[in-house]
Amino acid sequence: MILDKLKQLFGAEVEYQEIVVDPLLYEKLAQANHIVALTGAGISAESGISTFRGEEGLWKKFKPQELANLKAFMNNPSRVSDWYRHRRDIIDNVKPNPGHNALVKMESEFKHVTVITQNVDGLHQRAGSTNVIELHGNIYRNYCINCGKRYDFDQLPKKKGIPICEECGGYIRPDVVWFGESLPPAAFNEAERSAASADVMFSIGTSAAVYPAAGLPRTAKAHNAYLVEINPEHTDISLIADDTVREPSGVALPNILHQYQEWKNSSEN
Ligand code: BJW
Ligand code: ZN
Repeated sequence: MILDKLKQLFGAEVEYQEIVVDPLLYEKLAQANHIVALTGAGISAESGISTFRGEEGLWKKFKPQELANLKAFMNNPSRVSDWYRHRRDIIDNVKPNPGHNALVKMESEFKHVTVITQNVDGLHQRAGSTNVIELHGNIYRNYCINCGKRYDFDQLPKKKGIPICEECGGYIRPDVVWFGESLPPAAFNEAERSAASADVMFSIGTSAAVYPAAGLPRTAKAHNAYLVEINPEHTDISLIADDTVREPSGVALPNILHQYQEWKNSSEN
């Protein structure tokens, strides 16, 4: 019965499982004007996209210093371009999971929901979230490092190797933020404003190892937000969170939202 309702609300793959949370969360959610979700690679793991860190993470197979910075790209542009093309192919063939879908559903349950994501896969937008801040860019967008001309993914040649700008012959790179590069200022400023005005912040599927994104939960706490971490593993955020849920986000988020709805119905009756 509960499972049928969950499936109806969040999609066929959702699993019913009671999630143990401090009931204070329901009160905080009921009173909240602004709910913010900071997401990382873990929210897309159940869609089949590898995380960066951890046993199965991308950085076990590929060294970040050889791929995710401008120097690596300039040293070996074909290798870096092929790696991004390979990752885009994977992303093209997966779909959002119940964790993404639950964040979409929150938009109809609460007044103001902001998703701040470190992910470059665009899955929040594909799921239907309408207020998404991308801190580390998007793997589908590209630009020429020489003249800045922008290219969508489908404008790039399908063949392997470095794509070349049709205007000036420069290298075309993915519009993602590599180590040592600044985050898009408008996106980061908006993320800081959102964190500072959050009444409830969920930190979901991020190792919180990469700054400045990892500082946002601290900003939220400093402004009195109720902070909940959803991550099967311990992170630095666990130390400051008001509550931690050690479950995959695709299980935790739909069930927490469902439990909140039940709590609200029972407290209204
Ligand atoms: C699940 C799950 C499931 C699994 N459900 N959970 C302050 C202190 C120290 C260092 C710095 C600092 N400020 C800046 C720095 C330097 C640097 C940095 O932070 N380095 C640290 C590594 C030490 N930061 C930067 O360089 C940033 N730029 C910057 O600060 O600019 C100013 C500046 C300019 C010039 C000079 C100096 C400074 C830029 C950072 C860019 C990060 N880029 C990447 C690659 C993007 C492109 C691409 O995709 O290829 O972004 S790195 C990679 O890490 C990617 C991610 O967005 C980011 C964060 O990773 P995330 O999302 O947390 O994933 P994981 O894999 O780490 O964790 C997954 C989690 O999910 C795990 O905890 C699992 O347990 C969990 N999980 N399954 C829920 N089902
Ligand atoms: Zn160009």
